[in-house]
Amino acid sequence: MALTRRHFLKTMGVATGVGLAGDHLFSPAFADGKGPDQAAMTIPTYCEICFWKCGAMARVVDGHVVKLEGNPLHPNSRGKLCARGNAGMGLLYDPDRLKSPMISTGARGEGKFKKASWDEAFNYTAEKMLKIKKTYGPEAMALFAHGCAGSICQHMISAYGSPNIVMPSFAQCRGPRDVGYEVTFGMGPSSPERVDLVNSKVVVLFGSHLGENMHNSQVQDFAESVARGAKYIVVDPRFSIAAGKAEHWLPVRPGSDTALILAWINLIIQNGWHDKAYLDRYATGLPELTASVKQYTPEWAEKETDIPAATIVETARLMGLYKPAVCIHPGRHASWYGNDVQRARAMAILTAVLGSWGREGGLFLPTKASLPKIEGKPYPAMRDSVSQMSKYPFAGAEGLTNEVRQATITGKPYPIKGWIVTGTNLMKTLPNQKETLEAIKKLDLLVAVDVMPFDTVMLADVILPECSYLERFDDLAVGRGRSLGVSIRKAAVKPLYDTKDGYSIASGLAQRLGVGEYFPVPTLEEKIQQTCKHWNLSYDELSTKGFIGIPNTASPYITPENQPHFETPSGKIELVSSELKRKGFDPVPRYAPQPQPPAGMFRLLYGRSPVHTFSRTTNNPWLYELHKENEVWLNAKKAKEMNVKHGQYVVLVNQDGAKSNRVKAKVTNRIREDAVYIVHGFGTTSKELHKAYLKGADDQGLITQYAIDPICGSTGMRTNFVKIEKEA
Ligand SMILES: Nc1nc2c(c(=O)[nH]1)N[C@H]1C(S)=C(S)[C@@H](COP(=O)(O)OP(=O)(O)OC[C@H]3O[C@@H](n4cnc5c(=O)[nH]c(N)nc54)[C@H](O)[C@@H]3O)O[C@H]1N2
Ligand SMILES: Nc1nc2c(c(=O)[nH]1)N[C@H]1C(S)=C(S)[C@@H](COP(=O)(O)OP(=O)(O)OC[C@H]3O[C@@H](n4cnc5c(=O)[nH]c(N)nc54)[C@H](O)[C@@H]3O)O[C@H]1N2
Ligand code: SF4
Ligand SMILES: [Mo]
Repeated sequence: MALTRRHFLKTMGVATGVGLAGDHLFSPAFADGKGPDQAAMTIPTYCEICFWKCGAMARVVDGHVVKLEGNPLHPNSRGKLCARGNAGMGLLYDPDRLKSPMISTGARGEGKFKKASWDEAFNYTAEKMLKIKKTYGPEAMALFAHGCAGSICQHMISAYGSPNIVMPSFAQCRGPRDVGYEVTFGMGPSSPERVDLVNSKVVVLFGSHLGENMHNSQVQDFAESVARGAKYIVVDPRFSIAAGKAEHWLPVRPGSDTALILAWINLIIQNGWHDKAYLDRYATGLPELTASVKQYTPEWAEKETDIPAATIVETARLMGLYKPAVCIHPGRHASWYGNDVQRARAMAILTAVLGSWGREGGLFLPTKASLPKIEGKPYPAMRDSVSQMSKYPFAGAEGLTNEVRQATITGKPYPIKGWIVTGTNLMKTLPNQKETLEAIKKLDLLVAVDVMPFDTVMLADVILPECSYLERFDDLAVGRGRSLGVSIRKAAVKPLYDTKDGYSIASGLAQRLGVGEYFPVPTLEEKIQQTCKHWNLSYDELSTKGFIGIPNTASPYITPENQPHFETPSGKIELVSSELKRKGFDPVPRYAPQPQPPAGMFRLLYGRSPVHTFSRTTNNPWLYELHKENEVWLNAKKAKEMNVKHGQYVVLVNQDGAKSNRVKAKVTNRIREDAVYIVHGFGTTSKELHKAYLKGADDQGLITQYAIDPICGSTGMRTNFVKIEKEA
């Protein structure tokens, strides 16, 4: 039997996490000659290095976190953490962390700050916020948030009276996907996505570079499904890790996925490979769909996608053969080209015609269990948000970051004068950095709540340093996978510096804004205890186990007793969307080709490193060791023509003259000739980040053009072309 890492560790007697040699480095206790088990504790948390919220256990010795392990009870980690989760202590002990509140002493962005007390920083912030409220109304303050801390800040800003809460997780991420699925099935595919990979016979990935996109349990499922023999069809201009496990790699022309999907739908219907009984029972619009996709033949699609017609037919047949155990992965980062809702719609329709929604091996149904609601003091009446007033009828509850940025620049539909930015690095996250800077220039107040001095933090007027997730409590995390579950995050250690948890920051501001009554409970720990009571959960049990699951009483699949519920206007799966039609959009997706790169230029594509999360981990001492800078993937034939050698530093220059940092060329056959690829998040311009500063190229700096989806307002960001220049 092959020796797995787990078996290997077990054999070495270290699988329980006690006394791993490398951990000594992090615990002065060992230097004092104390044994590893002295004052040792295990504290439950959930990881905050990305948003998968894996349950974890922090092993603490004499006040030092020496090891993080996956919580075996937790469905998102199942006893394992990914490399990033393992490196959580790298964030805790990063010497470059924000260590105390700071107030800017120079011009905005000059990088001059003085240390301040919390009282000073809170008073400074509250005074300016009250002035903005008085002059322009509370809606002139906007909150940009991502992650846990954001949710507590949301409560504070709502109490203050502003509706303008926005997150990049909508317009720069999965917004178009969610909208495409919602208008089809009446609900989105959720996070974690309800993909039944372990039972799939065929899995289709559009982008979705699983294995590089390292969402823990999903990647575990991916590995298991590959081991079980699932056939993967990977549609990606780049030979991704997932493509390496696939039966079919379809190196699609970037931006042409919808052509391929429509041709597949056409073939499946024309050949009777669809699930007729399922569609008869649950769907509307098959005749109209059939008629409108008829034009999309495999020969036509070959011309658009560069995928041979025969391959299109063969892969369609494969899906038809194994339906409904076919998982069309809905994807996650979906803001690609600005016509992304319609691509997601096409994926949803393909799922429907194969009968895979609610079926084993497809997408499983949501859990029916729920927790009692918690009623709080109602928020004051508010104006409509900038996102609601935008011209995009399907902007979601997470709002449109880009529309708030635009409103800040133009003052329309009303002025935005203050931003609180927490858990998001807008300079790296939003396309067109010039616009972000222009908006920031117009503000009366920019507050950063963060753990590290990243790019956007360095532009702030006041910095409110949050303690890292290992030093704080956070709200209970409620997760929905196959069943409902509640996770707790307790502070593993006391804050190392003069930092506060998100709850204390939000409540400290709320007191000074005159809305302190919205934070009636003094600490988050007490609030969590109250919530546990309300939900009839034992706080002590949660504190020991870290996670309590609430089993789903209904089947994850459609059965005679467990019928699906579609919250669309017709109550059915809408192959032809009545909502899109009513709002003036194509009710069945139509294909429109993307502009192609001019001669001598390549389309700029981007994605994930398995050992980093966007920009936020680039300075993490452990992860930095694993991946210090990104590389630009360049097709070997093109590299030869340009005489660019593997490993040589080059510079990327886009169609508008924007230039990247120097970046190493990765010369490879694993990418099409018309595109280059870099990992997102590198190339920080913050000098306070002593490891990551100017390491690698910043994709966002090259994304000066973006295409807004007319349906939901998300920003397609794969719309830029670059040329490769040799270093001067
Ligand atoms: N390690 C790690 N994992 C993460 C994250 C992280 O930061 N680090 N972030 C998480 C988050 S929030 C998200 S949203 C997800 C994002 O991860 P995904 O949802 O997987 O992102 P995609 O954009 O679908 O995938 C990127 C892939 O799309 C390919 N691609 C580029 N253009 C096209 C095209 O036109 N058509 C097709 N078919 N493919 C194309 C690229 O070559 C690349 O392989 O990752 C999550 N997982
Ligand atoms: N060009 C390009 N743009 C993209 C993407 C891309 O692939 N390419 N991906 C898009 C996607 S899918 C997403 S989801 C977004 C992600 O966008 P962001 O979430 O903005 O990503 P990060 O760059 O990691 O910025 C995170 C910020 O949060 C801070 N932070 C980390 N932990 C904490 C904490 O505990 N508390 C507080 N208060 N702050 C903390 C970090 O220090 C950092 O400043 O970006 C989107 N934008
Ligand atoms: S997938 Fe990795 S980084 Fe994300 S929450 Fe889980 S362990 Fe943490
Ligand atoms: Mo995302």
